[in-house]
Amino acid sequence: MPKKNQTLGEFIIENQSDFPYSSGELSRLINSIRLAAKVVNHEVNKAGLVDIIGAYGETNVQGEDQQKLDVYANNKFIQTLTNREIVCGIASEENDDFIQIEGHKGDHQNKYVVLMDPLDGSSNIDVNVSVGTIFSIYRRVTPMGTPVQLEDFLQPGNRQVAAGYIIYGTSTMLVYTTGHGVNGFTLNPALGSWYLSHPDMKFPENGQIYSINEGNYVHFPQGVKDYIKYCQEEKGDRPYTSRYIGSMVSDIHRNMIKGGIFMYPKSSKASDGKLRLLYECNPMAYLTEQAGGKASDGFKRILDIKPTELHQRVPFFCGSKKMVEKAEEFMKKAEYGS
Ligand code: P6P
Repeated sequence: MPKKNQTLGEFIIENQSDFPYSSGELSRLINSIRLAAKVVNHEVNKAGLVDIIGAYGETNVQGEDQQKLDVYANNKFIQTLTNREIVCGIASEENDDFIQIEGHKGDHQNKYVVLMDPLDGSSNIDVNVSVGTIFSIYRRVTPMGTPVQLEDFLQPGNRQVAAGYIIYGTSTMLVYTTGHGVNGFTLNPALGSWYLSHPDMKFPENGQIYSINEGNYVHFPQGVKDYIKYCQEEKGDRPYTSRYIGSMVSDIHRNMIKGGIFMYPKSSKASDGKLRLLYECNPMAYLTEQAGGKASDGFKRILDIKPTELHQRVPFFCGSKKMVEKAEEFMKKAEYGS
């Protein structure tokens, strides 16, 4: 049983048995992520002080202006994961294609691949709103000792061995799962250590917060419009509260603590929504389910979707189980009439 205020290092050692097929690599992988997170946190926290904010002048594969911190965070995580020689491949929101990591002496004994959004919500950097890193870890499926292939990355989310996020907010937290529940660690920047502040995190089964960009209301499918009206109706425990930060990690983190639903549906402007399946929705869905919540595309479980492209997008409904089920009810009624 996790003990509050345990350090992350102590926690990983005590829970080594959680990784029966790993001779320590997964623990070392989590350790390398926490190291990179500390370095990125240091830069994020002083973003306003040095000439590191503002558009980098390039655009990423999503056609979005790259903030310098995006590039910095991407480089730091890639560098740390590469130097520790634990992974055979990395895919990132900031890179068009996946990165092949050469095993030392070419023996490719590294069995994990990592997919990540190195700095999600980066458009909030200049306005001092919290941002996050999201990561997802799989075992490779192609033979050890050969170069990693695209199929190593295009695995359904139900094959993840670990997933998590770092939230750079009023405090910096690392929240992750290896399939045995969700635990949250808070960084003490003075000591550079992470402490177990949120053991065994659980999504409240119901909630009264809904998170969606209502500015897109006119573009939403009818089922989403009907669910928003349901949230706003004065009846029983409603109207709910609308809370939308515009940084998915922050919105879902708040909802996991207080109860709530986060939605980024498809719309007439974005036929598959905006959020990416592999390194945003799958890891957040895995964490959500491990914490007792639910995550779907409005109709089917996110973790069962078979990916076809590295940067594919998917509509996303994620949070308290009963709220997601109610939203799905409206989606199905509008789509199928029942
Ligand atoms: P919109 C940030 O850019 C992000 O990818 C998510 O973190 C966030 O939930 C969403 O986009 C916000 O998008 O269109 O509402 O500004």
